[in-house]
Amino acid sequence: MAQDMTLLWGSGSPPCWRVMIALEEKNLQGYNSKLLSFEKGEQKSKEVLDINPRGQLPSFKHGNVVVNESYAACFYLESRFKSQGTKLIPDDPTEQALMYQRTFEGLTFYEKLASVLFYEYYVPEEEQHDSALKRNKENLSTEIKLWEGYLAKLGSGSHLAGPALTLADVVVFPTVAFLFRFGLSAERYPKLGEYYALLKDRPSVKASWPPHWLENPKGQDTLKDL
Ligand SMILES: N[C@@H](CCC(=O)N[C@@H](CS)C(=O)NCC(=O)O)C(=O)O
Repeated sequence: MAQDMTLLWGSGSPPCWRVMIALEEKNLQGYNSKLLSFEKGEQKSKEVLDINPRGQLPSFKHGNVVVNESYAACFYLESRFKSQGTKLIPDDPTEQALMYQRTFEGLTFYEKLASVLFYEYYVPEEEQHDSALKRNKENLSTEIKLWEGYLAKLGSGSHLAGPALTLADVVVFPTVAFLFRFGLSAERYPKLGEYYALLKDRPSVKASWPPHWLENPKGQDTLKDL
C-alpha cells in the first residue's frame, strides 16, 4: 500500500522526522524514501519544486495527494489510515483536547529551539547580535521548563498527552531529541530525560533516527548550560 507514497527528506530535519515517525507508527514501511542533501541544496531541485513550490523538506506525495507541511502530513496519515497501526488521536474528548494542545504547542517549542540552534543559519551575519541570541536562549530555557512541568504533572512513564503515544509525541519528540543531542542536561531536566529515554528506543523512532547522527553519535554542547 505504501508503494504509492514518496517522501523526500533531509537527515536531521525535525519536520521530516515527524512524518517518518508517523509513517512508521501507521505501519506504512515500504514507501519510496528519498534522502536529499541540504548541503548540496537539493531541497531546491526540480524534483522537490515540482510538488513543493517552497523548495523545502519534507515533501510528501501519496498517489495524487500532495501534503508537504509536516503537521498536515501527520494528520493526513492518521485520518487516512485510522484503523491501521498506532491510533494517534485518542477518542476520549479530554485526552483529545490535551493531545491537540500539546501538538500545537509543539510548534512554539520547535520555533524556540530553532531560534537558538539555527540562529547563524537563519539570521544574516550582519544582523546577528549576541544579545539577541542570549534572549533566544532565555526564551528556550523558559519553554523547556514548561514541558518539564507538563511531564511532571502526568507522572512517570507518561507520554506527552497521557499514557499512550499520540500525535503530540510524533511531532514533538524530534524537538526533544535535538535538545539532548545538543547537550541538554537530563539531570537538570529529569522528566524530559525520562521521556527521551522512553521514546528513543521505540521502533518507529529507531527506524527513522537521523542517519548522520548514527554516523556521528556525539552531538554538541550548545545547550549544556540551559
Ligand atoms: N513548515 C514546514 C517547514 C519545513 C522546513 O522548514 N524544512 C526545512 C528543513 S528543517 C527546509 O527544507 N529548509 C531548507 C530551505 O528552506 O531551503 C514543515 O513543518 O513541514
